[in-house]
This record gives sequence, C-alpha cells and structure tokens, in this order.
Amino acid sequence: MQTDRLRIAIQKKGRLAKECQELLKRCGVKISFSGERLVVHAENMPIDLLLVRDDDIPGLIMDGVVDLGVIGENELEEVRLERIALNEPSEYTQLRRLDFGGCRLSVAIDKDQTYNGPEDLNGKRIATSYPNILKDYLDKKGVSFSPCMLNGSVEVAPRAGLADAICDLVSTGATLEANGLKEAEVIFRSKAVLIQRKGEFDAEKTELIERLLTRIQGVIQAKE
Ligand code: PRT
Ligand code: ZN
Repeated sequence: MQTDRLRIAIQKKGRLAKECQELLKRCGVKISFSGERLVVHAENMPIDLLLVRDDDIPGLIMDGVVDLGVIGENELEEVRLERIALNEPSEYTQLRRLDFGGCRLSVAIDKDQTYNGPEDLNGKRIATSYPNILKDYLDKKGVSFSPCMLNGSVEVAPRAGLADAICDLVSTGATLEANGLKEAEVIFRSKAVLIQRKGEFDAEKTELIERLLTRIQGVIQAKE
C-alpha cells in the first residue's frame, strides 16, 4: 500500500535516533517529535516518518513497505544474509553512507588468551547477536564455530561460562575492557546508511529523494 507521501523509516530510540532526526531537520524537513507516535508527518514536505526499532528497518525496505530508511550497516547486512538464507526478498539500494553510527563488529576473547588468527576460533562457541555476518566471515576463512545467540549481554557470556568468545559491536572498547576481554579480529566496519526500496517511484517522489540527497550532501560537507 503506497501513498503519495515519501515514507522514511528511522530508529525511534537509540544510538541512531538523535542524529537521524538532526539530519532531517538540517535538511529542512519540519517535524515535531513528541509522544509515542509510530508515524510523524512532516509539516512542510510530503514526507511521513516511521519511528521503529532499528531491527525492523531492513525488512521494511526489502519488503517495499517504506521508501527510504536509515540503518546501521551491521544490522542491514545481518538481515540481508538472514533473508538470503530464508529465500526472502533481500534487495535494496544504498543511496548514501552517513557520517554517524560508526562502529565495528569484532570477535573478542579473554584478555589473557593469545590469538594467532581466525584458525584459533575453530570449534569454539561464540556468543553473538550477528550469527549470519559471523558465519559468512568465518566460512570464508575456513573456520567452523558453534553459535550462541544472544540479543543482549553478549559481553558477559564468556565469564558466565556460556561461550569461549564473543562477536559484538565495539566503538571505544570500554565495554570489552570492563569485561576482561580484548579485541581479536575486526570482521565488519559499520556506519549508518540511507537506503531505498527497489521498484518504481513516481516523478514527484524521485524529485523529492534527489532534493533530500543534495541537502544531505550539503549538511555533511558543511561539517567536514
Ligand atoms: O531499540 P532498538 O532495537 O531500535 O535499538 P538497539 O538497542 O538494537 O540498537 P542501538 O540503539 O544500541 O544501536 C543502533 C546502532 O548504532 C547499531 O546497530 C550500530 O550500527 C550503531 N552503534 C554504534 C552501536 C555502537 N556504536 C555501540 N557501541 N551499537 C551498539 N554499541 C554497543 C555495543 O553493542 C556494546 O554493548 O555499545 C557497547 C560498546 O561500546 P564501547 O564504546 O564500550 O566499545
Ligand atoms: Zn535493535
């Protein structure tokens, strides 16, 4: 069910939410974010914002439910690989890499353990919220592992005796350090990206997307 208004999915709350809202405001999109609304209408442009969990954004784009979305590449790639495995639609177009949300997905091990390379992970149990990216990476290195799927508290899994290692997002490294872990291998580098659904767009939407992209370019350049 498409509408005349451009639908953009962004994270409701969390690490990408503020910067997404800020970016849209700087692009001249007038929005008042208040309350617990799922859909917010821009006041001065035919744009509706959908405020959702970040986990839902890749699927909303790949199923063609929304036109644009802002999402961390880590989440996007995890969902893409999962959908490929399930034979579900997994296509999207990347319009632009953004200048926030930077982090890396890394394998971390006990800080006192030695690490010589991915082969050291052979046969190990690795706790992660990103089993598909991890498997894709280790398959290519010829390494097999047992996953331990956790959607939170991944960093405590080794201490709790649930896993030998973890694969989690890192930005400063403080969380790893606080849990007696060290980064062994970076497997994916991520930033927030603006993505678009596949399929046709009418002339008005196409023009609006181009205008937004030009403005985003300007906003990002002004900060550099
Ligand atoms: O509620 P919702 O599902 O929408 O949000 P969420 O809790 O799933 O995600 P959120 O808001 O935590 O993160 C959204 C996105 O921000 C991620 O998918 C990444 O693309 C990006 N991002 C950037 C990060 C980090 N940096 C980050 N440091 N996401 C998570 N972390 C966590 C990490 O998992 C670890 O627990 O922060 C901790 C590590 O930080 P350091 O600085 O101690 O290394
Ligand atoms: Zn999430």
